Amino acid sequence: MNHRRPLFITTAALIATGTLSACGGSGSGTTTSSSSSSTAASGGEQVAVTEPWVRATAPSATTAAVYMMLKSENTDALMGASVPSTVAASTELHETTSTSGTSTTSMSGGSTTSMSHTSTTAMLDMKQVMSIPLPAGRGVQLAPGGYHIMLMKLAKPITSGEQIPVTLRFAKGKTMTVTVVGRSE
Ligand SMILES: [Cu+2]
Repeated sequence: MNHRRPLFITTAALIATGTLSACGGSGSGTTTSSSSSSTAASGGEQVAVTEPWVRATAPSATTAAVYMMLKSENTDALMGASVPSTVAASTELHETTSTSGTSTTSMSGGSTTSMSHTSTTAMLDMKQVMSIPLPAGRGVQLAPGGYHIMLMKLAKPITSGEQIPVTLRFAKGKTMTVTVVGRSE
């Protein structure tokens, strides 16, 4: 005898995405496990590049930031990049660091007037880095607020949808060229 009754299954498979915080590592990249949609390097290289893009720029801009996800099978490092001179004169590897500091400016006038102005601002500082380390098997994100490739002295503004060949140079001497797409966001 079979009693057929509807069976309700409540699927509560909520995947809690934990944030791995790498303590003590200054400027370590965000780890993302995403192995799909990668651009394989030519010549059997072992660095995967995912979703390379460059921020579209205002007409007056002289620099532009290039972002992507890099994942190397072996320990490696991004040492530099280059673009055609019709795009930009040079490139630099940059890291954006935010220092949220409180700055207090006190002004004491000659008389009895005294003014104090306190402002809390998240200050974004970009500094040039000589290389971006790529730990074996770990994705390193070049993203807003972190590492990026800075195009210096733009020959012309970067437009949305524009495609730019960017040649990446790695520590072990290999190079690979990826197509970076302009995005306005
Ligand atoms: Cu920069």
